[in-house]
Amino acid sequence: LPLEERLKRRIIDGEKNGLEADLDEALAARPALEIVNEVLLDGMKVVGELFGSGQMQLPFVLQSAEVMKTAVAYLEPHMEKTDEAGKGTIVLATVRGDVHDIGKNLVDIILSNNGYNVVNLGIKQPVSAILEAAQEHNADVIGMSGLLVKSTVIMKENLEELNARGLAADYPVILGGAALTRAYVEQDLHEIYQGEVRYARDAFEGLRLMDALIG
Ligand code: B1M
Repeated sequence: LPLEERLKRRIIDGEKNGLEADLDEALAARPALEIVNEVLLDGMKVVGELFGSGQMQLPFVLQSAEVMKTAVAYLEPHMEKTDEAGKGTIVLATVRGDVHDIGKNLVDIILSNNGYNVVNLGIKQPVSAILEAAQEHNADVIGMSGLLVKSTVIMKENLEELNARGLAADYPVILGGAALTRAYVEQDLHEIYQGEVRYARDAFEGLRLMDALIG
C-alpha cells in the first residue's frame, strides 16, 4: 500500500507495529499537523463509520484510539510552535460522563503551540471541577468537549450553572465535539447563556476563537 493508505490502515486496524517508521517516512514529506489532519483523522472517521454501522466492536475502536494517540504523541514534537507565550489561559475539559479525549487533546496541542496556557482537566469532568479550575487558574476562557449526544445536554446544563452562579460574564465558552452542531451552539445555547458561547468545528477554529475572544 502507498504510505498514506498504510497509515490510515494502521489506525483502522489498530496496528502499532511499524507505526513509527511510517510516521518518519511521512514526516520527511509533509508537516506533522498535516499528517494528523489529512491522513490519521481520515482513519478515525472510517473507524467511526464502521462502529456506527455495527461492523466494528468497541474493543477494536479502543485499539484504534490507542494507535491514534500514539501517533499524535510521536508527531507532537515535530509540530510548529510560536515563540509567543502567555497569550491567555483556557481551562479545557471533556464533560461529565464522556470519555472521548482525542479531539480535546488535539485542541490542547494546537492552543499550547500557539502561545496559550492550557489547563487540561481530562475526561468526565463535572461542572464544579471546571469552575474550580477556572477560578484557580484565572482562566480567560472555558473550553468544553463532548462527543456523545448526551454531552450536548450536559453542556447546556453547565452553561445554566454558570448563569446561576453569576459567572457567565467572566467566562466566554468554546464548545466542540462531533455531536454538536453550529446551530445548536450559536442559536439555542447562545439564547440561554448570559456570556459568550461559540462553536469550534475543529482545533483550528478553536484557535481562531481564542485569538478573537482574548486578542
Ligand atoms: Co465512542 N462514540 N463511544 N469511543 N467514538 C462516538 C462518539 C460515536 C459517534 C460512534 C458511532 O456510533 N458512530 C458514538 C456516539 C453516539 C451518540 O452519542 N449519538 C460513540 C459511542 C456510542 C460510544 C460508547 C457509548 C460506546 C459504548 O460503550 N457502547 C462509549 C462512550 C463512553 C463514554 O463516553 N461514557 C464510547 C467509547 C469510545 C472509546 C473509548 C472506544 C473511544 C474513545 C477513546 C478516547 O477518546 N480516548 C471511542 C471513539 C474513538 C469514538 C469515535 C470512533 C472516534 C472519536 C475520535 O476520537 N475522533 C467516535 C466516532 C465519531 O466521532 N464520529 C465515537 C477523532 C477526534 C479528533 O475528533 O473528538 O470529534 P473529535 O474532535 C474534533 C472536533 O470535534 C473538534 O476538534 C477535533 C478535530 O480538530 N473538537 C473541538 C472536539 N472537541 C473540541 C473542543 C473545542 C474545540 C474543538 O474547544 C473546547
